[in-house]
Amino acid sequence: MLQELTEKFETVLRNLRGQGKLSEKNIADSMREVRRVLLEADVNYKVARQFIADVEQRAIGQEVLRSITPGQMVIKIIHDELQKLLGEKETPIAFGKGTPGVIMLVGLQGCGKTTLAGKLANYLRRKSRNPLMVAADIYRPAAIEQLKVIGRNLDIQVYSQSTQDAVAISKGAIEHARKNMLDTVIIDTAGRLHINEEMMAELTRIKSATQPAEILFVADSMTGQDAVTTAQSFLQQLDFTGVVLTKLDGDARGGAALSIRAVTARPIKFISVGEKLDQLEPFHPDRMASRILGMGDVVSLVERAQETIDAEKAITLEKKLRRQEFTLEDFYDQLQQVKRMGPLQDLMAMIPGAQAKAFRGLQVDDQALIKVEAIINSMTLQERHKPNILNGSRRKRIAKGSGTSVQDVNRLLNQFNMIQKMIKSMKHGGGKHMSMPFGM
Ligand SMILES: Nc1nc2c(ncn2[C@@H]2O[C@H](COP(=O)(O)OP(=O)(O)OP(=O)(O)O)[C@@H](O)[C@H]2O)c(=O)[nH]1
Ligand SMILES: [Mg+2]
Repeated sequence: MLQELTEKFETVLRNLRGQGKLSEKNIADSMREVRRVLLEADVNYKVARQFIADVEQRAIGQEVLRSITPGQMVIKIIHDELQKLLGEKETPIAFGKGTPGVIMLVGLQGCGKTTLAGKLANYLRRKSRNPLMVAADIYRPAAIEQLKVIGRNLDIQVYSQSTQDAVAISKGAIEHARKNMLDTVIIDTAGRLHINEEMMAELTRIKSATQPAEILFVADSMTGQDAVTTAQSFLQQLDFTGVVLTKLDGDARGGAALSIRAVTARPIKFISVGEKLDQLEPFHPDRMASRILGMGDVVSLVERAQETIDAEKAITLEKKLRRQEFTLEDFYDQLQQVKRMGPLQDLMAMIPGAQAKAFRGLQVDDQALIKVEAIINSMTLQERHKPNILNGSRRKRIAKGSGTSVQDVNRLLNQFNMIQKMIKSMKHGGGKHMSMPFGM
């Protein structure tokens, strides 16, 4: 996420950090660099100008120049101002007073509304709400089907009608939700290639018919400043309540993320970081600022681990480790848990300094995980429990079955042996914390 931006910031900050003493000139030079980084990231020029002015004003204060670590203090100021730019603090999603709470998703074609409907429903269900998704995009039959497929995958209800009236559908959905004790209605609306009156008129009618607690403007981060310009028109006509940034997993430069809040004065509520239905995160300005500056986001990492790692399994595993019964099957389980946390690249980006140092340039290889998984999948249960029965012909069979090579199988078994040895030495050497190698 926003890797290029982070790398550029790291370079600027490294220069600042290295300075034993700062002069007004040093600071001005650094600010010029920061400004360049922002503009290259396609940040709105007015937003960039204001940002620099704010940082400079605070940084040139005497406290900074006289402090023992002036560089660090300037970095802190940049961090704080970045956080302010992104919205200061988290703004949770609102549901309004009435039941059901209505959330309406709007935005241009392909920005990710339908996918977001699924992600949001999935997210809210985990927060103990009962969502209903509404197929109000009546212009493409495929759009309704797309939402239904998402609904089936998640096992969450989708409301649709065969009528060609998005307002009637939305009203019908609210009625349906009331009758069926569903407390949250998420309306997926139709997008157009460009803003046009017809679309806005329809959205306005849906808005007044359903009185949404939230109208979320869905912005494709990949489109940079265009997303911000579009946001301004939507704001004028619909007065939306919040923003969701999608496709932040791609090579978005960051311009939309950094400007949209300042330009629209509406909070960013979520970021979408992948196509899968669990790749949605509530937006935290402070954590985002840290991530962008290469300071990592340990809090999000821990939260993600807590959400995905099965606590009960962890206890069983610990017991097995103690009794030295750790098998390839358990190894496989571990892999699944790591996989559920999302792409390794994303996880690495959350580790402080990870991007800066050892991991730069190192491609974290999700493919390797897939290989390991395929190999273990091709083993019989007996083989997984007693890997020492794996002779040459069995190894050959497994390689063939998993579409890998015998070398791959050998490598995995060697790694597994190493882990077992580590476990044994742990038992003798006291309870040191162990981390598991999971690549090949
Ligand atoms: N990489 C990535 N792809 C995404 C993300 N969100 C959505 N997509 C993809 O973007 C494409 C468009 O998403 P949709 O949800 O269909 O967009 P939409 O706004 O409903 O589009 P229309 O209904 O045509 O207006 C799909 O291929 C999604 O898989 C994201 O956060 N990351
Ligand atoms: Mg759609």
